[in-house]
Amino acid sequence: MKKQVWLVACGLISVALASSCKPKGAQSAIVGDAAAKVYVAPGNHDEFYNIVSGGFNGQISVVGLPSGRVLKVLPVFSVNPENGWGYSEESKPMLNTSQGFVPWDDLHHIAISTTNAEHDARWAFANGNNTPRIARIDLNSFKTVEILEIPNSAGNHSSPFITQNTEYVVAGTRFSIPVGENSDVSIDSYKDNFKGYISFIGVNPESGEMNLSFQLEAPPFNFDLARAGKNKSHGWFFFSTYNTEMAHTLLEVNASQKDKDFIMAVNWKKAEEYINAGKGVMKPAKYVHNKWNEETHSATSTTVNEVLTLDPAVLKDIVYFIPCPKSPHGTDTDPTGEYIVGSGKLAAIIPVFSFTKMLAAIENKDFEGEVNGMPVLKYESVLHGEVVKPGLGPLHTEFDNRGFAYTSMFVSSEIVKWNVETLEVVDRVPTYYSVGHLSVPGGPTGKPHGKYMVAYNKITKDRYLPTGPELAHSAQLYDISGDKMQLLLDFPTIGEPHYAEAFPASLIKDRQVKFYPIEKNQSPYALKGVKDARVERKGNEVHVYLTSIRSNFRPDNIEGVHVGDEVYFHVTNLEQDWDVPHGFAIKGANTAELLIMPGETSTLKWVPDRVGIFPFYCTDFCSALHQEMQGYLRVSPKGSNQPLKFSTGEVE
Ligand code: CUK
Ligand code: CUA
Repeated sequence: MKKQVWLVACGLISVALASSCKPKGAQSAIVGDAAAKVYVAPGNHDEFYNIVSGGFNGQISVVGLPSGRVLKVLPVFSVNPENGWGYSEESKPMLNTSQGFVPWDDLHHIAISTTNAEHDARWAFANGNNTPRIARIDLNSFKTVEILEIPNSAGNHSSPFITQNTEYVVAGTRFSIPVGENSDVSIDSYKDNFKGYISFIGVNPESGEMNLSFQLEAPPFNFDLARAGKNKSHGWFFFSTYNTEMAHTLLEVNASQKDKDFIMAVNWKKAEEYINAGKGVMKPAKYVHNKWNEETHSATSTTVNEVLTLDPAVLKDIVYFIPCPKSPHGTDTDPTGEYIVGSGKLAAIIPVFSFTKMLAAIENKDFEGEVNGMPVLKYESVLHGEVVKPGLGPLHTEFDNRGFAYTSMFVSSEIVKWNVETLEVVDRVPTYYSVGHLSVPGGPTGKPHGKYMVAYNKITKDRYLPTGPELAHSAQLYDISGDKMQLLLDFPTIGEPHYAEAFPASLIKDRQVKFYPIEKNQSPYALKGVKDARVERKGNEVHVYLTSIRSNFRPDNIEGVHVGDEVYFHVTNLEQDWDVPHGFAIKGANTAELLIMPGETSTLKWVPDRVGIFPFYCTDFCSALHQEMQGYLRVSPKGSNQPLKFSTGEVE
């Protein structure tokens, strides 16, 4: 997002960039007791986990609150040389797509699983924006265990928001595209040939496994964000849209023409009724489904060839449009489920809609027209009210446990706190600078915890020591327990965070996987003890079965490998204790290292291209004799008759 573009687009302000986004009084914003409030003494744990999207780094970072300490960078859509994600043979299938291996994505949003609209924190879901995908992360092992590709989609931005019992994760397409057989069409034929698709992905309540349940065909709008109804509005989903002008060129101007775009309200229970009545149509669509298995320690990738499709223009009462000023970005539902907040990034107010009024308007057919055969409700009939003079460029809203909403204002660089019932603005604080998403512990659920709020800012400028042209992105932590928001802490982030969710650490910290039982290791390459260590040749493949345990590899010396052989190092970490990974790296491997957890087996493929002696070693300082954890591999010329030979570590 570029602020300059928005300023031009909305034409609201003519002040210079520098002065508009740099609020006054930066120094006086800190009050005396801020340090004590974020201080987590050495050896103590943070109160909340904050699961933070990495944006263009394609990963998730795990941050403790209130300290802001980064606990882990968790690989999702992007390869991670630090632990071999996407480099090991076992993990490569996780990054497979219908377009082949795609080792990067742009991860914007997090959804933490809920039961009865409260965090159960069993899984985190995350969207891949660029090559449309949704990932599921197991929060017991902090590992990406499933990635599902989304067909008929392009720019999976309106994703992965979830229903209150994690029945569905959704994916709305940011870019509409032509789909099916004839997608070689003129871009000028946008209105006729392009379509928007909204996907509902079912989640198995026990295993968490995802399945693309159905897709809704929608007009070729840009779908931006979404939130499920909850509590009283459970059964509905709300999607913000922009470019309802259906422009296909210079959207900056052409998609900012209309005063109002729409929030698309979807009655997904109604969609289920139609499906149960056999009204869905199976259509061809190619996408892949990747699953990680914690016992084989490996992934499989399967291709699916069809998707159940519903046309809400024909199947009535699934979709209604709520007019919403102007190019809304976020749409958010309050903890009761009664209020739906639209954040028109070019609007001068924040509209708040009432679910009760929406149902009444539907009942009374209070429509102002239709779009592609789907009714448009009257703005006034659905409106609870407008927050007036909130600031400029509202983007996203989070909620606390006391009836207040917090909306990020990108253009005026501030957070505005307002009363959800009375719509009165009660407080505002500056952000440094140009805030995007906010994260309140439990904020999107039916039971927010309140207490803290993190602002994820888009522009950093002078907040940290400079680091050349690329600066660390900046998060800011606020205390929201009192009447006035209080800035407590700045901390730099990993990648470019968009959304994040936070929940109490007590929910998951005692159920963490500590190691994998070696007797349950079902990898075909697993070794159950050092006696099984060996090297085998199969044609031009050489399989090296290694064990790692403090502090040696067996076998450690290997000869008889030839230039051009495909060498597979299958490393089993025999340790059965917490916090004892071993690493594996070999000189010149043009991939990455492996980092093998206790009880796990992992494989690195290497094709030597030259003659020589190549040391390999453990990369993780695992014991006092870590530096002794090494071996040699001898590569002889292609066609050499040097026989295969290995040592399992005799004492000389
Ligand atoms: S978007 Cu980034 S600030 Cu992708 Cu949720 Cu609004
Ligand atoms: Cu194993 Cu260092």
